[in-house]
Amino acid sequence: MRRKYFLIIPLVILLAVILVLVIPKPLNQSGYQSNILAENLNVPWAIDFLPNNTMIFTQRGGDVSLLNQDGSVVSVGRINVTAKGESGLLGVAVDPQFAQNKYIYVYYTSATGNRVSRFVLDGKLQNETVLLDNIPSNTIHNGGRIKFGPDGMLYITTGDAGNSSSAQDINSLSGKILRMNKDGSVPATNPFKNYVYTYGNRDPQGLAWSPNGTLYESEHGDIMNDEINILVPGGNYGWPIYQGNKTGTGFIAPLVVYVNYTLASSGMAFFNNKLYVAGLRGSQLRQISLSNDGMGYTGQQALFTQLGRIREVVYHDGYLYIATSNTDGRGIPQIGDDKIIRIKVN
Ligand SMILES: [Ca+2]
Repeated sequence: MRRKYFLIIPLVILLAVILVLVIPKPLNQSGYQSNILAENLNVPWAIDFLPNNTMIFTQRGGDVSLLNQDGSVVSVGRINVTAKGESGLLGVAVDPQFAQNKYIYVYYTSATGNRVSRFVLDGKLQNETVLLDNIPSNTIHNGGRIKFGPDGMLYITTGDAGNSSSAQDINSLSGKILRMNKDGSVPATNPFKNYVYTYGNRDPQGLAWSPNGTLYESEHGDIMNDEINILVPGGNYGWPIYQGNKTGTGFIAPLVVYVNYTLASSGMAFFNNKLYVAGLRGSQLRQISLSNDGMGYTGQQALFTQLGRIREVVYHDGYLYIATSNTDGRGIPQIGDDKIIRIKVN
């Protein structure tokens, strides 16, 4: 008898360990119902949705995939990217008229620079059209978020690519928020008659609009000083002359700045008068409660602090969707990393 127990007890322990490892754990954040939608991804970077509510997302090594509603992940294309350090396949945006034209837009690093391209998604991604090329690239500070604004134009965040002074040059594409017509041309209403919408942005990676059209942006500061800004056309956001709390005449100061720790703010979403900001080094989903007019904030808190690095957050149809980034070379991968997680919000 005793011998049997010696065998059974280790088996039970082994079984328990296997169950703990295999069964997705409920995510410990009181007040929020959440579940893991996809696991074992490799640096998921950006998320958007097709009109039929199917998720499309990028992974930095070059894969564009769909997450079907049955939970399966299906690659629809592998883009030939240069993925070194922070570069690679970054942003993705679905055309507002996708149902008619099947257009998907991506931002990625080629051998010669960062690029915005349009593809037709017809089963697979095909028929690439390069819309904007030779955005300065580097192993750091590539920006990379692309999103359609309420005006139907494509907004593009670009980093300074390690050349900080270029952010102040309105004839350079780096360290900027760019705005383009979706055919790749320059909108007639742009402030400098080129692609530049705002400048003095160090490494912006988040964009979100409120329902009244206010555009919020997040960017990585230099040694802390991560910023949340309200963008206005032609605005100078300071880098590298000013950053964080420091500002001067002709420069726009941030709405929120983190001077005591590094949030490393990336993707951003707006819902119910709150901003949700993905924090990489800060390992959290930052929730910022805005004032009624959206021009100030009344409080903030750290949510989902057990997941490690968080790269992306989008709001869609009653839920926030977040992507972890623990496989990007700067994190400690947890079991099943990287993940895409859905969070119920109200
Ligand atoms: Ca700034």
